[in-house]
Amino acid sequence: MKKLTAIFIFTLLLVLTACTEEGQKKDPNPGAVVPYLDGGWVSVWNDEFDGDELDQTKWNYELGGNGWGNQELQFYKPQNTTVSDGLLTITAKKESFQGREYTSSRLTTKYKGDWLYGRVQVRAKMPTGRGTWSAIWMMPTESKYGGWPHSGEIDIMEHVGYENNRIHTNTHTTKYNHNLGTNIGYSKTVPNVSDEFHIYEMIWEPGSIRIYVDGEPVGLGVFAYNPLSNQDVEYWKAFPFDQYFFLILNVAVGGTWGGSQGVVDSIFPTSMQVDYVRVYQKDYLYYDGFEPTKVGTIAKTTQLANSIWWPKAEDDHGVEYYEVYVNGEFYKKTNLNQIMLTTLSAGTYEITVRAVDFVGKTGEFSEPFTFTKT
Ligand SMILES: [Ca+2]
Ligand SMILES: [Ca+2]
Repeated sequence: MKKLTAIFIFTLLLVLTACTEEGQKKDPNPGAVVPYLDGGWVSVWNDEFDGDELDQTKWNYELGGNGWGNQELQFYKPQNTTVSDGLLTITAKKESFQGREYTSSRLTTKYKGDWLYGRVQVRAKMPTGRGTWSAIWMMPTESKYGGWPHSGEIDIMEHVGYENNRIHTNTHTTKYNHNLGTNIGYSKTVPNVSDEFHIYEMIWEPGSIRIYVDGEPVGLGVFAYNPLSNQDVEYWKAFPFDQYFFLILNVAVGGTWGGSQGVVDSIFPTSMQVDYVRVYQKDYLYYDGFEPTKVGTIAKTTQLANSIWWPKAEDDHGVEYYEVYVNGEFYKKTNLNQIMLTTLSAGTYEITVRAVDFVGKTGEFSEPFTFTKT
C-alpha cells in the first residue's frame, strides 16, 4: 500500500511538472498587488492610489456643468479630486463655480482602461447626506449599437444620499431602460456604506453580468441574456454587453434621482473615497481545458422575422462566439446565441451552429435546422 502510494505520488508529480512546463500563466500587469484570483483570473489593470496625485495615464477628468443628462447641479472640475494616504477622494462641495452652486469630480478610464469581459473590484466608501448621488459604473467605449441606451450602461453601484445605506445596481439597454420603465435592477441594504469601506464587484462574462458587495450578490445580482424571453429583438437590444466598456467614478449633486428629495446644503463637503480599483480577466490560455458543448436545438424566433436562436453552449471558461453555417458553408459569427439571417435570398437552407471558446476550441455542430427565408 505504501509503495503504491509512493508510485502514485511520483506519477502525480510528473504530471504536475508536465503541466507547468507546458503552459505559462499569463503575467499580471506591473504594479498588481493581488496578481491572481481563484478561478483563472489574472490582474490586467489596477490603481491603488498610492501616489500624491491622480495618475492621468489611467484616468481622465470629465469636466463641465451641463447637467449631464440628469439635471445634475454640480460643475465637475479636477480640483475636487485628491490622492493621498493610499486613497482617492472625490469631494462634493457647496461652491459657486461657472454658474453652478456645487462642484465635484467625475473620472473615467476611457481609452486608458477599456475591457470586454472581466472582473472589477472597487473598494470604496460613499458620501453621505440628502442630495448626493455617487456611482461606480461603466459605459461603452465605441457605442457600436448607437447612442444611449442602445449600446448599454452598467451601473455596478449607485447610492443616493437620501436613502442612506441602500445600494443599487442597474443595466440599461434598448429594450430594458428606465425611460421605458423596463430597466432591470437590484438593491441591497449595506450597513455603514459611508463610514466603512466595502468591495463593490462585477463579474462580466459572455451573456452574463453578476454584481456583488463584499462577496454577496446585490439582490438577485444577475443580468443575463435569455433568447427565449427576448424573441422580439436581436440579442444586442436586450444585451449589448459584448463590446468594450470603460469605468466611471463620480459624485453628482442633485439630479433626477439624487435630488428628487432636495439638497441639504449643510451636508457639504462630503466625499467618496476609493482604496483601490482592480480589474482582472480570465487567463484562458493557461486554464482552458475543454471544448464547448454541442449546440442544442435551433429554433426560429417567434416575434422577429428571419431570426433564429439556440440554447447557450457550456464551456469551462466561456463561449466567446458561435459560428453559423448555411448549407455547410461558414456564414457569420455571433457573440451570443441568436442571429438574424437577413442577407440570405429567399429560399430554404440548412443551418448548423457551433460554439468557439476563447482559445479557439470548437464544439460539435448542432443538428441541422431547416430555415426558410421569406
Ligand atoms: Ca489604496
Ligand atoms: Ca473551453
